[in-house]
Amino acid sequence: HHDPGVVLLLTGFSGSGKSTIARSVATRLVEAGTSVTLLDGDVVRRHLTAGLGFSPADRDTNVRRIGWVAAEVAHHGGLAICSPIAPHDAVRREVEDLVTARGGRFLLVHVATPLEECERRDRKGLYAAARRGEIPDFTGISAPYDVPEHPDLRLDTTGRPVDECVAEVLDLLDRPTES
Ligand code: GGZ
Repeated sequence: HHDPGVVLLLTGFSGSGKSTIARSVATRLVEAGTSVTLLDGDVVRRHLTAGLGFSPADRDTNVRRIGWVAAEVAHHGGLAICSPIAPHDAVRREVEDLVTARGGRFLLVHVATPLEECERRDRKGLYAAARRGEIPDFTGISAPYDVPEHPDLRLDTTGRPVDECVAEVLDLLDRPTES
C-alpha cells in the first residue's frame, strides 16, 4: 500500500521502454493487490488529451493534464503511474510541485535508454520517418529533450531484461521517502 499517495513519472525518449516498464510495474502491483491508475501514452492521447499534437505547447498541455489527474489520484491515497516523454524540465517540475502541494509523493524515473538504442529498436518506424523528415519536431531528432538532473532513478534498458528494470522500479516504490 502507498500512504500517502504516489505519482510515478517515467520520462524518456520514444522507444526507451517507458510504457513497457510502466505496464509491467502496474501488472505486478495489481497482482499483489495494489490498485494502480496507469496513465499511458496511447490511451491518454486518445482520451484525456485527444486533439493535442507535438508542438512544445501541446506537449506541455499533455503533460500538465496527466499530472493533474495523477496528483488527484495521489491526493486520495492512490498510486498513479504515468509514462509520457515529458521532454521539458520546467513542466516536470510543475507536476512535481502540484503533486506535493496536494500531499502526494512524486517519484521521477528517467528511462535513460540512449537515443541510438531507441533508434536501433525503432519498433514503430517513427525514427526512420523522422530522419526522412516526415515527422517534424520528433523528440531527440528535431525536438529537444531535457535530461533530468536528479531523477529518483535512472534506468538504461539497453541489453537488460524487462523484469530487471521492473524490479528496480518496484524497489524504488518500496523505499522510504528521502529528500
Ligand atoms: C515524439 C511522437 C511524435 C513526435 C508522434 N515526437 O513511441 P511512441 O510514438 O508510442 O511514443 C511517442 C508518443 C509521444 O507522446 P507523449 O504524449 O509521450 O509525448 S509528450 O510527453 O512529449 O507530450 C511516439 C509518438 O507519440 N509520437 N509524434 N513528434 N513522439
